Amino acid sequence: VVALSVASVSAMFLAGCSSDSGSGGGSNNIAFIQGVSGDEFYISMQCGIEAAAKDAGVTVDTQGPVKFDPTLQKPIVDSVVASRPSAILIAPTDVAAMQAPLEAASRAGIKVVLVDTTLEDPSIAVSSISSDNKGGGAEAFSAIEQLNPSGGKVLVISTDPGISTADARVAGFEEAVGANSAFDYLGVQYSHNDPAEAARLVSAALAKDPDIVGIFAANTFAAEGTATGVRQAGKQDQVKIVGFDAGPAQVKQLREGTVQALIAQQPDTIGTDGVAQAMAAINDEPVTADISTGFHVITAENIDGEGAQYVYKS
Ligand code: T6T
Repeated sequence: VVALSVASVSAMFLAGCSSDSGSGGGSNNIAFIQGVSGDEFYISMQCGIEAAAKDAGVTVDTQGPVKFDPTLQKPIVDSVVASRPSAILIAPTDVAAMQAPLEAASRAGIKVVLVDTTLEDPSIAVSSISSDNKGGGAEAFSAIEQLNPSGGKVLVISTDPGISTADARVAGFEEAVGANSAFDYLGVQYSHNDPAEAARLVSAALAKDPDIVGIFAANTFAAEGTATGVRQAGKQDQVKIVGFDAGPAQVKQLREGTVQALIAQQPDTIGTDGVAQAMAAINDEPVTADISTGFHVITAENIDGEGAQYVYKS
């Protein structure tokens, strides 16, 4: 048994990527700093980054904190900045706490590209690439609405406040639910990116409001735990769950019928776009400040068809 005593995990290559993702070997090098290591979303993004970097002839070094936590991500950024890569692709774990460390990177002449999450002031970055998180949150409500045409109580399980993606998903959901008076919005609860905590929150919410009809879970870990909590309460026929992301465990819950829809992102595309923007900046070519990679809805009806391509790698 190996104890995980380090605050970061570095990965040289990934077995789960479909294409050969070996090292590019040129003189430029890119550092990819994940929001958290071991998360299938960032693993899929790493696949896209490594494939694009190989094509561009640059090397990539990937690291991520063991928890989605700025106090663990900041020291990784500081040490990466000290090693002076040509570019950093990063998913900041907090809009405020990661601002100064990334400003320091930019001041050091390193091209910063924000992938997935953003900052309070993203102008320090050459480009910011993310899904349409607000639109995905609104779409999640629309799926719950279709499954419960007569309305009822709905809840949101998110991760932590200050994570730009999850906050935008919640905002999109809240705006949409606010426009339909048949629904009674019970608010958002934060699971700290821990499926066990999400399951506990859902159990407690169902004990307090046994007539909840829908739950939107704002990312992989919130969604996995939400489905566990609903199943443990024996309410899977009553509570419709829509989860953001499309990790393999989430897809299993969709196939089992505990979850009704997944709002899938395209992390590999975020990664390849990120490398393209970094290379443009390194080569003094024009960059695109903001890129949206949209989202796709996966359901039991399309998971074996067009939805299959959006399942994350593990
Ligand atoms: O939902 C993704 C990512 O977009 C978000 O910023 C953090 O959580 C995930 O990585 C899924 O676990």
